[in-house]
Amino acid sequence: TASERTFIAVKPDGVQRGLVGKVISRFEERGYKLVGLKAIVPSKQLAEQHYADLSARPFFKGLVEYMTNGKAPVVCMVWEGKDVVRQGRAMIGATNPLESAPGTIRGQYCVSVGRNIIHGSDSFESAEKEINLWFGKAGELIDWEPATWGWIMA
Ligand code: DAT
Ligand code: MG
Repeated sequence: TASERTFIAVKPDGVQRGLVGKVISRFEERGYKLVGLKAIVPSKQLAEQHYADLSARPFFKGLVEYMTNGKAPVVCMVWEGKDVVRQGRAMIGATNPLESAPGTIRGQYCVSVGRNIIHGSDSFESAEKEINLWFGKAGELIDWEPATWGWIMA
């Protein structure tokens, strides 16, 4: 829908590599609206909740370690606009960079599944869950209308 929102996060490897601006630019230039933004070192509990559905996988422990070790923050964002959940996933590309199409974010900036630089919600339901998890505090998300909105959303 036109007002749907998704949770996008640049992971610590993406932050270390200076890719935050490029990620933001892609979503801005596509026509989406930034409604929340912050850098945090997540607690182990937050990362485990975020990846709860992967808790049985062999890479889970390493994944949580890499997200939480504080060698760089996670840069968390909420983007809003038409079909942004599905479009966000398409812009990010496949989980394994070997399968991410060239031109997608992962297809352009990374080569390892364990260092794939960015997260994006995979469904409307996960978006809602993840936005609440990472931006749960009141006032962290801003309702505003870009002056260009009517020229982008139809
Ligand atoms: P996505 O991030 O595309 O939603 P996912 O939810 O299946 O993918 O997995 C979450 C993250 O876990 C993924 O971005 C990187 C890591 N991961 C997934 N599969 C992995 C694997 N086989 N080895 C190492 N890390 C993996
Ligand atoms: Mg996922």
